[in-house]
Amino acid sequence: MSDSLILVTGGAGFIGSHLTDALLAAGHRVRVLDNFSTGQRSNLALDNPRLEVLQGDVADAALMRRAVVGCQAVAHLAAVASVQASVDDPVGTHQSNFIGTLNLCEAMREAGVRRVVYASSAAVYGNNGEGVAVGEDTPKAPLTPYAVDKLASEFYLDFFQRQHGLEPAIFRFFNIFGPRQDPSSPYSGVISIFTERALAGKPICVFGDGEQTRDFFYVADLVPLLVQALSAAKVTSGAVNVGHNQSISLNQLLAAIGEVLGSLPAVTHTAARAGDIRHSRADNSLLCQRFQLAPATPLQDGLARLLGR
Ligand code: NAD
Ligand code: UD2
Repeated sequence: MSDSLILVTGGAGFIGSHLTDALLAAGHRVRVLDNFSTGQRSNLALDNPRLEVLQGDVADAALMRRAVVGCQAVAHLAAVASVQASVDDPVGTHQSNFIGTLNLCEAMREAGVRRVVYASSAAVYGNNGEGVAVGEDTPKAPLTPYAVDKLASEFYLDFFQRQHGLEPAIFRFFNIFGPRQDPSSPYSGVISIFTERALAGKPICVFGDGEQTRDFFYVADLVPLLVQALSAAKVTSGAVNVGHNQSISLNQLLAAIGEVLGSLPAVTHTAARAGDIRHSRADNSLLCQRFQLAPATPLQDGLARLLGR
C-alpha cells in the first residue's frame, strides 16, 4: 500500500504531524483534516506534493464524507486533547471528541473504507487499577467528558465493526511526549511544560511531592505502531494499551532533564491537583503480542532530542 492515500484527522497536531511525516517518508499520500484549533501549519511539510490539507471540522458530516473518498485507511487523531477543556465545555468538546468519530464511521461505511486507527486514552480507566499495571480488561471508569467521549467512541467503532465490517484498531495512549507537544496550557503534557520552562530558565512547579508516577512514551516509538495498525493485513478487535509498563516519577523526570541540560531552574511545589492519579502504568502485554515494539527510546534520549541536545 506504499503510495496509497491515508486520511489523518488531527494531522497538524503533536502526534498527527509525526505520523504524517512518517507516512510521507514511506511513500504514501496523506490527506490531513484539521481545524487548526491546537494544530499548526508549521508542523506540516506543506511543500510536499503528496500532502493535501483540508481545513475543517470532524463535526461537519458532509466534509467527513468528502474527506474519506479514495482513502485506503484513516488515522483518527482529531480531538480536543485537553481533559480540562472537556470539563469546562462538555457540549463543545463532545462535537469534536464524539460526533466527529460517529461522522467518520458513517462516512467510512458509505465510502467502503474499512481500516481506522483510533487514539483513545488511559483516561477511560479513571482511577481503577491505580498502583498496578493497568490491563485492558480493567473496569472502565471514565471520570470526565473527555474520557466518556473516548470510551463511547470505542463502543461505536466496535458497533460499526460488528454491523458494517469496519476494521478499527483502537489504542489507549498513556503519556506520550516529544517535539511539537504544545506546552502553552497549564494542562499540557507535563514534559512539554517542564522542558519549555527549563530551557527558558523559568521556575518549574510540581503539583504535590513529585513522587507521582507516569508511563511516559516517546512519540517516535508510537508512530511505527500506528503505521503497523494502518497497514496490517487484519486487525484484532479490542483496544490495546500504549505504554512501556514503566513508572517514572516527576522527581526522576526533573533529575533527567537536569542531567541533559546540566542544570535546572528553581523547582517549587504546590498542592496536588484535585483528582490527580497517583500512579499510572500500562500493562503492555497485548501491545507486545500484537505489534512489533522496538526497544523503548530511553527517557534521557527522548528528552535530549526534545531539548535539542
Ligand atoms: P493535539 O492537540 O496536538 O492534536 C489534536 C489535533 O486535532 C490538533 O491538530 C487539533 O487542531 C485537531 N482538532 C481538534 N479538534 C478538531 C476538530 N473538531 N476537527 C478537526 N481537527 C480537530 O493533541 P495530541 O496530543 O497530538 O493528541 C492526538 C490524539 O491522541 C487525540 O485524540 C488525543 O485525545 C489522543 N491522546 C493523546 C495523549 C497524549 O499523551 N498526547 C494521550 C491520550 C490520548
Ligand atoms: C494524562 C493525559 C490526559 C489523560 C490522562 C489519563 C496529557 C497532557 N494528559 O493526564 O489527557 O489521558 O493522562 O490518565 O497527556 N504536573 C505538574 N506540574 C505541571 C503539570 C503537570 O506537577 O506543570 C503533574 C500533574 O499533576 C500530574 C503529572 O504531572 O501528576 C502528569 O500530568 P499530565 O497533565 O501531563 O498528564 P496526566 O497523566 O495527568
